[in-house]
Amino acid sequence: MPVENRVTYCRICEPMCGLIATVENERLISLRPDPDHPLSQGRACPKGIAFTDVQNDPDRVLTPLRRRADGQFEEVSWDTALDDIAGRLTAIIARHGGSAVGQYIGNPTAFGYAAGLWGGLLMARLGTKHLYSAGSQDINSRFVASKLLYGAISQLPFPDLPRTDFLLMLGANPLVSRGSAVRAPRIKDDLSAIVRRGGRVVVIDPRRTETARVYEHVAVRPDSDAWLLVSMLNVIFAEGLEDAAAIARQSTGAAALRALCAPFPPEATAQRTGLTPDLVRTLARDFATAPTATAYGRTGACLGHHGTLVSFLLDALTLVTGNLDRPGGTLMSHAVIPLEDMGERSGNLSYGKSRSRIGNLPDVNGTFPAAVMAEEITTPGAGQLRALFVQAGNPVLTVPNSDALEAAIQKLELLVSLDFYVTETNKYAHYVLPATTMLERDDLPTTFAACCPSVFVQTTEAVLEPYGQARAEWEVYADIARRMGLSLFATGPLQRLNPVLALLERKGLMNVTPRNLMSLLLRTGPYGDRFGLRRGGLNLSKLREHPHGMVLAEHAPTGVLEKVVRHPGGKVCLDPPEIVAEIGRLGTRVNDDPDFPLLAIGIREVRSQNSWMHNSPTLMKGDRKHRTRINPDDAVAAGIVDGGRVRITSRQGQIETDVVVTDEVGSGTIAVPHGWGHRGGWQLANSMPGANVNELTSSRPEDLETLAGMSVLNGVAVRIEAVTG
Ligand SMILES: Nc1nc2c(c(=O)[nH]1)N[C@H]1C(S)=C(S)[C@@H](COP(=O)(O)OP(=O)(O)OC[C@H]3O[C@@H](n4cnc5c(=O)[nH]c(N)nc54)[C@H](O)[C@@H]3O)O[C@H]1N2
Ligand SMILES: Nc1nc2c(c(=O)[nH]1)N[C@H]1C(S)=C(S)[C@@H](COP(=O)(O)OP(=O)(O)OC[C@H]3O[C@@H](n4cnc5c(=O)[nH]c(N)nc54)[C@H](O)[C@@H]3O)O[C@H]1N2
Ligand code: SF4
Ligand SMILES: [Mo]
Repeated sequence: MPVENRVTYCRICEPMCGLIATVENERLISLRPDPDHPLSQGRACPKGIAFTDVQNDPDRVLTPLRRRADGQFEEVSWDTALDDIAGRLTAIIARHGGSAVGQYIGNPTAFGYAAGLWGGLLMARLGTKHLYSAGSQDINSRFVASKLLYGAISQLPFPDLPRTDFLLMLGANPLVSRGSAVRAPRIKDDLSAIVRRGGRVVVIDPRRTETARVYEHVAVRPDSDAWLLVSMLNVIFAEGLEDAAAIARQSTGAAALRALCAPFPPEATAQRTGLTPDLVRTLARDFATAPTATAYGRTGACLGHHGTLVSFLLDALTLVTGNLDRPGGTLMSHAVIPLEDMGERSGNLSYGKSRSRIGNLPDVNGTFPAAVMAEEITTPGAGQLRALFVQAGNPVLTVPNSDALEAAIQKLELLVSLDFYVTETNKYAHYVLPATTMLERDDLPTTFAACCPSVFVQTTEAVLEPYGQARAEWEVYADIARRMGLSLFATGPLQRLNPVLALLERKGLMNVTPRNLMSLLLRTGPYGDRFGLRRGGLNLSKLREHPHGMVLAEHAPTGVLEKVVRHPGGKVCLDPPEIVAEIGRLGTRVNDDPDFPLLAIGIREVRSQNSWMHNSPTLMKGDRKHRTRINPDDAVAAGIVDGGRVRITSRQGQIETDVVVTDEVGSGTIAVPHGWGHRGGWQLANSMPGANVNELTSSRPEDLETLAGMSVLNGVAVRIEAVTG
């Protein structure tokens, strides 16, 4: 068979850059950036290119694996595995009810449409409440902020990078992460362009990151952003810099917000933030008086003790200065395939509709904080978690207090993982089921695709046949349901469509697949062809005629706020009681514990993707090691040298890593990458294991962020010692 080049796009992270796959005899030879992709225009990152190593990895799981009594895995057929899984589930549910079953959904799930949908359907059908995801270590605080502000939990406002004059970027490092909750595959160019046209990019980050180095850096203390933002609002209100017309038009509660910020002039928060009052005043004035401005935050905004409040205040700052929902400001997310919209309308995207058995924490989008998963497994009583599906996740490395989770999952009656690898998590699974890679499945972008400064859509076919016996996750869920004698459409997140779908399926008129469902949503969505009623509208065949994707509009729509906001009256709420209470807590919180005088934050590295790309020879080339960054002052005080070893201790646990002594972190801050501590079935990763930073982070419900139950992964109080000998 000749060598063929096939057009597709990357689904490792949010830019979803265009890729060209070179395939020979149904084997992947290489990946390269797609020069004809309208957004990425020939750009991709090392991870995307190195996905070839994952696709062809000799350590990849290509047959269903069953764990034997001695802990070793043996290969079994799909029929054997699925029959046994279905049988065990049926037995567990007969004894304990559907609430004994649960699912943890990892990050890669967000980059395909099918696995999340069908897994969700099966879980709903089984009647579980035990849904967990990487979101409680990532973005749930942002979602809750949107619920409070807009009444729409799925709303992800994002910066209008191509048109803004002032980007205030808080807790994001897009030169490494390539942008999150904003889809901009050439984000480096976008940021440079802001400066080139006379605008400013101000990076608020405790670390002088790759991004901070290129633009203006404000070195805030970890976990103090809430104080910084209330002070900026304080200045704006005190100096009359607010946009009264925009406030009146778009919001309610501004007077209350103003009163809440009154006790926090920059002088009152300087000690907390480490920033001089002058700097904060100037920053507030500059932001408010810029022709257009947008305040954007990502994981550094979401993962502290006040993640929901920080996300809330970023949008409040934008609104109060007249920059919300207008060109050059912050734009409202807008889906081409309105999956989230359906969830909002059916009420399935909930917040606080139910509470966790452990910790009494609110659900966010129907999921509970993954931090409590371990105790949900180990705590007896009604609703105890006994059977867990882990889909595209490695929670033993990515969820706080990982020691407890690692111990707990070994007590499960059934642990099933859908993955490509034997990981630190699923090495304890009863079954590891081989999933298809992004190149082995068709796709349509959802979720984060809605955060794009232009309106863009692309679909891809599978560019490779599944290797070995790899199977799409959704088919696995459908097959388990079938073996259990269940219809997936009798109940669940697609309720509103259910009666129709269920009927169509029963009558044999429609084989309900994720693809069919997405096609339906595309065609009935804002750009759809409405089955012929709208001329020039989209359907899947039309999308397939444009393999590199289609730009549907140069700019995302503005002036849509009223339509987006789901509060009665269509106005943004600036004083929800949850936020009032949370700002109240700022006055009293103290986090200074002399035993743990330093604050640890995270780092993302260009050649890592959370925990799962450390088995790629291409990415692990050179001197790759797990290293903690420590300021020279702190290093000297602890007797630690560059290249030496450090022991880091928190109230939760202790790890040791190699050290880089650098003033890119301020004194009092250390930075430790996550996603290391390897001892799974990935040989190369195991050979450079590093340590698992989540042994230091807490899963105690009282230590989680109050409003969203977010794990606190930045601003973790620690102490350091030199490791000698
Ligand atoms: N190469 C690479 N790219 C990735 C990933 C990866 O692992 N590697 N992961 C992907 C994923 S899952 C995500 S969610 C995105 C995340 O995308 P980003 O959030 O842009 O990525 P980070 O590099 O984690 O940036 C967070 C920044 O917040 C800073 N920070 C930490 N604590 C605080 C604080 O208290 N206040 C402030 N203001 N800043 C703080 C950190 O120093 C860091 O620079 O990246 C995605 N892209
Ligand atoms: N301390 C600390 N902890 C963190 C963070 C932090 O900044 N600091 N960041 C958090 C963030 S933002 C995130 S998103 C989470 C990530 O947390 P997780 O999602 O739990 O972990 P990942 O490392 O992304 O693991 C993804 C797993 O899915 C597999 N996989 C990859 N693609 C596919 C696929 O297409 N199908 C299937 N079935 N499997 C696939 C990989 O082999 C891997 O085992 O980590 C969080 N944890
Ligand atoms: S930036 Fe993300 S989407 Fe783009 S090539 Fe890299 S890993 Fe893939
Ligand atoms: Mo993430």
